[in-house]
Amino acid sequence: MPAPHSFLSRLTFVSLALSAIAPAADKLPNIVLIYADDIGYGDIGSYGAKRISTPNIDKIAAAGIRHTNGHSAAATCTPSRYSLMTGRYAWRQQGTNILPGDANLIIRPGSLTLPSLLAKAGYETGVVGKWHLGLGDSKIDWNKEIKPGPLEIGFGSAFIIPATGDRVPTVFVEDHRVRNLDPADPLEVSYQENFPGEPTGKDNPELLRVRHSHGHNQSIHGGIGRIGYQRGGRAARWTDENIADDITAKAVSFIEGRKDKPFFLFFATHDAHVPRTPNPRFVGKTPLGPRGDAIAEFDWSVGEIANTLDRLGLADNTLVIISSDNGPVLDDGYQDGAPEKNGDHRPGGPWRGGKTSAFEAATRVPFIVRWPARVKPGVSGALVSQIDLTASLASLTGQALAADDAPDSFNQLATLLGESKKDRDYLVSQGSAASITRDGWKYIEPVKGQKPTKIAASTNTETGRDNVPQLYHLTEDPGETTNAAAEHPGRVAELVKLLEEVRSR
Ligand code: NG6
Ligand code: CA
Repeated sequence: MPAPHSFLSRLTFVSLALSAIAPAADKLPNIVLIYADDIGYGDIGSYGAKRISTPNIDKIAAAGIRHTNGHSAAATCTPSRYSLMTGRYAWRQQGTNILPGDANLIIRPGSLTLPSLLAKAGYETGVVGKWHLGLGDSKIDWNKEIKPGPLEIGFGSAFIIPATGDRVPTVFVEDHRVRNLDPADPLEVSYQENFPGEPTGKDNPELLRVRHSHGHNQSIHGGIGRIGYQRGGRAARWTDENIADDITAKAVSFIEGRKDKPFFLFFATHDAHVPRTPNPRFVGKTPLGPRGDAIAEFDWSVGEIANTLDRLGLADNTLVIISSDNGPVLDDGYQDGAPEKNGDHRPGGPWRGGKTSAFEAATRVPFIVRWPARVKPGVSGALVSQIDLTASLASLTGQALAADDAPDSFNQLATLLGESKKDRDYLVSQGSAASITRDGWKYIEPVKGQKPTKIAASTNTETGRDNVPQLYHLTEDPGETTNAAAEHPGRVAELVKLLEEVRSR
């Protein structure tokens, strides 16, 4: 097996890149990475959605490469983002599953990350939107400086939702501080117990405007129950309906403020994660209720970014990447009508499963790459993964990676840009069970022990877990309908061995 991660091949490549491929510093493209939350392959018009229209995204897709075999590293947010930022599989590190809102930072300050790499290459870097990678290194005092965080792992500026919209605290953190915090009304957060006298969704359902279906019955903010408890910080709390407006405005002003150097913007939207509270401008834009309307809102955000790049004359030399952290889910804990109004919409497109699953829809997500100055429009079915952005953008910007930097990230630049059809050698995905795909065959590892749950009762998602090995021939059976493990023991053995090899690195 080739070892594209090895130090030697990296050095060779980098020296080549420096002499022949890497553009001169003043020609380096700006990079805007737009990262949606829980938006599935089939939720976007250019990927087949009929009942949601996404004209802004489709326009970018038509002018760039629309990848049809593009993946997040995991089936949920935190591990996908961890891998995106570090080029390292999250399962290599304990404590990288879905984090509570008071978790500490899970990326080591000073380590090589996608933003620190680009900062070294001369980029101005910024993150706007959902973080969910933890903050601080001990119990967080939300009223003081909060660090380490994004600024300590390579971002020059940060305007973030600390965890998720459904987790406390429901405030933005700007650089090291909670935005708009009134010192007279300190913000307190607990994931253990409620603060005396504070209402909860569980005890005060009369205060709710959206009912929970599972979880989400702790502190109430804006008539919506959340995960976790908070008190105070009233002036700092966001308005759910304005989150997309707030973060889009920040993203736009980040771009406007960057004139002299290339910039890297990581714009991580909250749409279409729960609670789905699209601004009234988008309510009713789709027949699918809040979930579809939140995707319409996402498309608007994308359009605002695109218009800004056009207006400033930056579009031609800006690499825009649009993707999502994991596949779709309808009922993720609130009774917002998503399952009832879904009709024949297929949020995962042709793929089986959804968010958290081991089946394909968990990680096969929209993946669009546009860079007018270099990329010729097209559609690519080559296997690509978000985990490869670090090594690929290192190559693009002529940066060397040491052997233990971004160890799982391969340089797939040519494929990402549509200049090659070369698949990633293999793909490891972290869903409700681990899977590995190579040459169109996908192996899902069995879960040991008692009978596995086939459908998650809460979200009604097919988990893809089984206590026997599963093998699917994705090329011939894209819907993962027929377990071919018994027929192809050799293929199973090969993939088991490869998975072991990747794990032991
Ligand atoms: C789950 C939440 C779900 C969502 C998810 C994280 C419950 C019952 N479910 O635990 O609502 O918040 O975590 O989603 O609490 S992610 O996209 O950030 O990974
Ligand atoms: Ca997510």
